[in-house]
Amino acid sequence: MYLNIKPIKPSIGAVIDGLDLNHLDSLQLNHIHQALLQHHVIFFRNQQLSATAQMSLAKSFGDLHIHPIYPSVEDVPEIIVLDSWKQDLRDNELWHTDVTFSQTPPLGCVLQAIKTPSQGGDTLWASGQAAFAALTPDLQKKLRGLTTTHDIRHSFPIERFAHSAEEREKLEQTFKRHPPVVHPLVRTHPVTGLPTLFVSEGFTTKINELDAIESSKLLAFLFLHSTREEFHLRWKWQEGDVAIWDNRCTQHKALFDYGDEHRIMHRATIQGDVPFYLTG
Ligand SMILES: O=C(O)CCC(=O)C(=O)O
Ligand SMILES: [Fe+2]
Repeated sequence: MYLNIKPIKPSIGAVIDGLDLNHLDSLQLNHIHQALLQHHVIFFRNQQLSATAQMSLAKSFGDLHIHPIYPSVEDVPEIIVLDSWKQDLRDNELWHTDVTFSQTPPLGCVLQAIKTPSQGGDTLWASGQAAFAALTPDLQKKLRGLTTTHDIRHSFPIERFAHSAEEREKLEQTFKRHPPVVHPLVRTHPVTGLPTLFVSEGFTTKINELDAIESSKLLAFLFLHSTREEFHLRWKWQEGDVAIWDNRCTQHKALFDYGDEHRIMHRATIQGDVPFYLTG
């Protein structure tokens, strides 16, 4: 056994002990990649990763993505800073899968807790795979082959994210570069081949093949179902914790329940590919 892996729930999550993420050999990295496929989100305690070290860990999974809206660490555009004293972070409070407003949503992310509040500020992750597997075969059949629309405006409303004419213009330009995109409602994981529910409240606005009422009712059900307690875990952060998640088969939300206390997270985002659904 190369890694000390402690699963959190059968459906999602594991803690990996005894590693310094600054010094990994290729075998350990390989096992981390495998653990991510199996557990969807993995956690490491007591890490101290510089922005560059966090970036190189993330790069072991693929090229990195630069977010169109969030600010980053100075001189390291690949590391996003989420700072509760500087930004409106309410978009992260909705269950969401990162950047699904893009044609090629990220493969995954590496998130590090830099500053944690004295209470609260937990993050929840849910498994779309477990959620899909728990549906009745009839509903699974109905959902396979449907498509959805994902829209950046849904999570970044202009009135909250633009406070001046200049910011408004910038955000309008970002929206123009990111028109709504279509994704399969059930996604085949490109590595494991397993089907996953690929909807989230943050960005999914409609099911394209249904009329408006049917679409909003079914989406409301799927949002509720996919985030049920059995399919999600809740992580209580300590400074120096690192989480890596597979963004192709999970969604997450960050609780904003710590008043005006200070919370800072650093995130590296790994580029992904075009979601697809394989029948059969
Ligand atoms: O702040 C957090 O815990 C997570 C925020 C989030 O949604 C993200 O980093 O993708
Ligand atoms: Fe997120």
